[in-house]
Amino acid sequence: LASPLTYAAPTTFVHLFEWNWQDIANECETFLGPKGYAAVQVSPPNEHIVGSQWWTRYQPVSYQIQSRGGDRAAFANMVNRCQAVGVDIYVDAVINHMAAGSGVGVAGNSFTTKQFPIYSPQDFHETCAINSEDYGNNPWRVQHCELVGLADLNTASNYVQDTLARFLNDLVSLGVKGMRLDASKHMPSGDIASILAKVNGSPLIFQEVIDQGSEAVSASEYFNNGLVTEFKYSTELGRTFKAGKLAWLSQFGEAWGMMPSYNAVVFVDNHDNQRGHGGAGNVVTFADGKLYELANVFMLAYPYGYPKVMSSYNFHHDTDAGGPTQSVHQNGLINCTADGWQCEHRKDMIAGAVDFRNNTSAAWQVNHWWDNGNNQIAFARGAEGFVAINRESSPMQASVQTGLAAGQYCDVLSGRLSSDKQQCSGEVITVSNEGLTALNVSGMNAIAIHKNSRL
Ligand code: LAG
Ligand code: CA
Repeated sequence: LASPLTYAAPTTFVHLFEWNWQDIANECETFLGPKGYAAVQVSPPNEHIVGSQWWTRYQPVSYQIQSRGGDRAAFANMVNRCQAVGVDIYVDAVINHMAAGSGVGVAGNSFTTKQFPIYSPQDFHETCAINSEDYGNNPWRVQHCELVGLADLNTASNYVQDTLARFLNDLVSLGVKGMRLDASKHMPSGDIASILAKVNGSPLIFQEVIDQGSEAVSASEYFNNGLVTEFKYSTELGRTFKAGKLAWLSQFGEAWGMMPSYNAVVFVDNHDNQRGHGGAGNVVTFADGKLYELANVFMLAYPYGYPKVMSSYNFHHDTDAGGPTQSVHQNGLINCTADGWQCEHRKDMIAGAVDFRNNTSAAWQVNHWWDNGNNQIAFARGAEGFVAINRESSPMQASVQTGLAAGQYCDVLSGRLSSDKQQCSGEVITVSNEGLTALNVSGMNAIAIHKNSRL
């Protein structure tokens, strides 16, 4: 098995959905850098239509770096400050389409149907709608017609490719290290390849392709351009955590019909499926409380794909009406409870599980799988780490093999080891000379220990 990333650590990125550039810079310095997050996926940074809804960001008006997130100077400042603490910035690049209808953008540019400062009608495909049945049987319409009425760019044209490459190169020149290519399924893979051939450097590319297994356009068509989102991971994990048995998960990944691990970007939920958009499915979200934390612990402990932690904004109880009105960081304090911000990435269990993944990435394998046939599971990552997850209300009590050397270990999900390795602010787990531990994990809880959390 190969990891999707060629470097060992860090191993996880976070989507700070709708966070503004100043908040993200603050978050890199105060939390993400110190906790070992690799990168942040930011909301689209270029000019979008005016409006308060979150989804206005997915209707581009121009490629000026000016958005609800902030202006160009604030964006550049964020990239530099995050880079200084070891955190990369990945941009959500909306390149399949432009805004629908007519209106005005947040940088003041006006547009009418298929007529923008940088594009005219000849740069777009002919108008036709993508119908729901097209997803199953008509790849041409999926890629050449309009996604929810958005003006569909002719990504085969040289002018469009050059214009898009100029936008992406501008981002690269500002220090951006990766890109999520929005709506990739709606662009022929070859068009994306032609655009990327004009992009400088080698930014990490991940393509958003929703493929639940029965689509006319399949995720595998995009492997040669970079990583691809594995939406089956999200829906299957949701199904299992909500209504199945964790014992099923011992072979989670390729054996479940998913793409090879090294091609995949995975997530418990994303900004679309958590609110019933974009493929949806019965996914686990912040609204599920502890269950959500446990699902993230599994994703982060289990060696499959490049994981993305979701950090959400509850837009007025999941309707599409709202948008953010307040900064997350205010007067030196973080406000993760007001105005809809959720900050899942700051939960002890989730941030602790990132630490676990970072410290076990050398052993890209599962060993000593244990389950009770139901909803209690445990496994080791070579001799690097060990995790136990209890999705039952009763305690998990068993003597199991950890694969670790004998000693006392600090559970990184409930606390942390002091820098002199003398103290653990969380639970201490004992491993015997035989590598065994006597588990006693309370209901709806988990523990994780690794070679570098030994007292
Ligand atoms: C994506 N990936 O392929 C984004 O992850 C997803 O969030 C985007 O849809 C979509 N593709 C286009 O980039 C979002 C909302 C849509 C919204 C769209 C454009 O989920 O609901 O559509 O952004 O703003 C909205 C209205 C539609 C309307 C459309 C055009 O909701 O009713 O037809 O705008 O005016
Ligand atoms: Ca298209």
